[in-house]
Amino acid sequence: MKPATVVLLPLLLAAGCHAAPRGPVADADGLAAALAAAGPGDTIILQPGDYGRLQLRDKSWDRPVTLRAAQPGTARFARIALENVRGLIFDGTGLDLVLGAGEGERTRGADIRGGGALTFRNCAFSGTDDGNPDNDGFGLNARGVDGLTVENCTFRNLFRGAVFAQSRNLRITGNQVDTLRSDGFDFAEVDTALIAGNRFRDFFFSAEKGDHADFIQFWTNQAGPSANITIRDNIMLQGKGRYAQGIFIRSESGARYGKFVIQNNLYQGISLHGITIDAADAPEIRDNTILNLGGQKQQSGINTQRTSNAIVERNIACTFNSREDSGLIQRDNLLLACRGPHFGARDAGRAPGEVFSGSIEPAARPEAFVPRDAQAPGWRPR
Ligand SMILES: [Ca+2]
Repeated sequence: MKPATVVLLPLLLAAGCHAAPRGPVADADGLAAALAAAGPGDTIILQPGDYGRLQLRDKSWDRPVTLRAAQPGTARFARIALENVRGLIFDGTGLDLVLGAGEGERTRGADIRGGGALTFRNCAFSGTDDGNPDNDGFGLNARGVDGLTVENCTFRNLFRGAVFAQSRNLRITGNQVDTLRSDGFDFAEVDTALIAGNRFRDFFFSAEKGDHADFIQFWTNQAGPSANITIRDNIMLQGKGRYAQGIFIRSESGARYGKFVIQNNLYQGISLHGITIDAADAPEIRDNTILNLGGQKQQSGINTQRTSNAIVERNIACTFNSREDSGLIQRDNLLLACRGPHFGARDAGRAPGEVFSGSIEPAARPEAFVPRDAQAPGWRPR
């Protein structure tokens, strides 16, 4: 294809192609002007600075326009509101959500309604970094979006990381999610999503406010079910945090979930719900490692409920529970002995020290959870 590229490039340049970076811009007014003038495929460079509240509606670019921070993390927004916007990439920008008077925990930092072909890459979503995740809101809220990528971003000091509802074609990959009060990533009525390679740790739920923290949650409460979902290669560690469930997929309405593949995820925490999936047809749950912190009564495990034709294979967990499933296949799983302080006293399963290559203390590095035996089931770093 090379000769064609050589021939085409001068033609594109001569035609005034918008491939070259515009700007740079240095403030909200400059950005507004650059966006108004932006053509398909343009890149707008943002100098370090405070860009306030970005509000866009009914904008569409055939090839995405990129807003790129000149230096990652130094171009900051106070809010981002996109309504029916198509074809926009945020690269290296920050979002600092500071709640104003009268604004509650459900305030959205980035609020996206409708539209699609949107990307947040290398972005930072943050509330106030005052050691208190109890005065923060949502990092990102997306509803009715077709085509949204969130990759290599951080979500920190927030009530919730992100909520995706009534949306399709999502890629949520390689993000770091920590120091949150409640859920990491929530999904409701989502079709076709890849949730992969994200790292979650150190969640601090508020028992007084009735939080049920989850690293990854799906629900059908006031929403339809989800389908065609792949959740893989995620690392979910309680770490210094208080409590968080792992991957929690529940159907409150009873509506049945479509295809789920839950593969090669790692969870360590005090919840029973390492992976819990309810009312799903033919889910595949394999190569995951789910274990306790130790010193607790509850066993962290893989729980299937009301599923049909589920396959649960090659996982390591402290417990495998089945309730009202039909056609469940459980095979080649490794039961871990997790009962008692430091997993000392066991009544079933294999001792963690025999299975894992490193220490499994709560502050352990994920690599500690690689099995000694290369042929063993369970999670591997990706
Ligand atoms: Ca805070």
